[in-house]
Amino acid sequence: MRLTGNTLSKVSKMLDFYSQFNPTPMSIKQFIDFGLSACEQKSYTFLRKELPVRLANIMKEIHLLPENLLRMPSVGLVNDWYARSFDEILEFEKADCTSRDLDRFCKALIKIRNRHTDVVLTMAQGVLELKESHEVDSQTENSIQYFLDRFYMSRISIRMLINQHTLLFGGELTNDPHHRHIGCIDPQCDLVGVVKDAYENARFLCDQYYLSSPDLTITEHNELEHGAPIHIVYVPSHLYHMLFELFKNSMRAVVEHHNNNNNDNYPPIQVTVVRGKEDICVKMSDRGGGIPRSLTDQLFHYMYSTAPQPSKSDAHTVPLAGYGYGLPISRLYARYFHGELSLLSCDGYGTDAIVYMKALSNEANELLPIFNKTSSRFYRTTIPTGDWSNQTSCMSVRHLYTNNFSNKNNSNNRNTIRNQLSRSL
Ligand code: P4A
Repeated sequence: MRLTGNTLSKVSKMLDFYSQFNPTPMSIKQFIDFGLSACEQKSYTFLRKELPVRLANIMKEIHLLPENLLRMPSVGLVNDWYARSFDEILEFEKADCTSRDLDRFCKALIKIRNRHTDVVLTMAQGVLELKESHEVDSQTENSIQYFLDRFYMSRISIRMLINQHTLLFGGELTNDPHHRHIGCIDPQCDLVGVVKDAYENARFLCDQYYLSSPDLTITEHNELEHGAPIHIVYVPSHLYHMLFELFKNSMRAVVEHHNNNNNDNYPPIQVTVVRGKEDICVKMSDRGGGIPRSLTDQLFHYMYSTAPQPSKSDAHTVPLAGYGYGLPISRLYARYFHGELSLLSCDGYGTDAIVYMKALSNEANELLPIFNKTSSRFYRTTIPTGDWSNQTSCMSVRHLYTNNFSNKNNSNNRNTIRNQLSRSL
């Protein structure tokens, strides 16, 4: 069902209006404080402006995507979902705040959340459609990488807001009185518990596919209270998502690297969990043979991951394939609350993956994309890449000198060298 022309022109006008505002980042502490005082009217008043602002900021960027990507059917579909959801929230712009309005608002949010369930999949499909129909140059590839990071981050943040509101006020809460969650935040999240959970579920897939799996060892270091278990204030589902992804990668690397030994005696995956003053770290070390540095960055590229694999004949490899957007999106989850996810690999040996999180909930602020001059410029200009030497594009003095060695006193020739030098600098 397409949007009517009337709706589209209204949406377009309101997009201009709401995209002028910057999104308001919330810290985990603010989410908690807000959840504890739990005032539905306040949440409603905040969200009916904040959601359109966040939607408008990212919708403006969708419109700046390379022409040929925008024309892909899947991208058009996603664009329509956003326009529709934006329009549905605007309906509350001037609404009252009666309990009927609050109820309608909750239902609208749930409907929107369901509509957007398959956005990541559909966007990936759009990128595939582009790859199959066009030659994609590196500039387009850069724009897509830049856009998808911002687009998926925006989506994570919008879903966080919707989840908080519907969990707190939509009657989605469990009746368990000991349930300590505040929306989707666990103020006492058991870090090692989530590590074990993610490991067990990844191991299940690994066993199914490879008939064996590496063990896990955990080292815990609580620098603040020595010996005490580490609890963090965090969204357990985000943490689980990252760790599950990393475990799948590590297991696949370990099992495939030690394939020929055939004795199931894999070196264990070692996880170190640390609570420092400023950071919480989860380091996952495997001996899966590692990857060269030239490949590490690529594991975070959407275009690289969007290969038309796993092929149909490889359908049985899907469970632990690790293909798709696992790593780039996991890194977004880490960055969402100002953490980080890094891969450090020793080619020929193994890989360390580190998830960093902010130890203090008031420092764990949402990291949100903002639509402004800087972001829109990105889609139009080429990023300078020619100001560091590299093998293929830079002519070095040594090269020039060798070529002209035999007659270096020829002044004509010296000018040529200077001209070529200034061109290459
Ligand atoms: N060695 N190390 C890793 C991989 C290899 C690795 C690997 C061959 C590459 C791609 C992949 C899964 C694993 C690792 C841990 C990581 C990431 C990569 O977190 O041992 O799927 C795309």
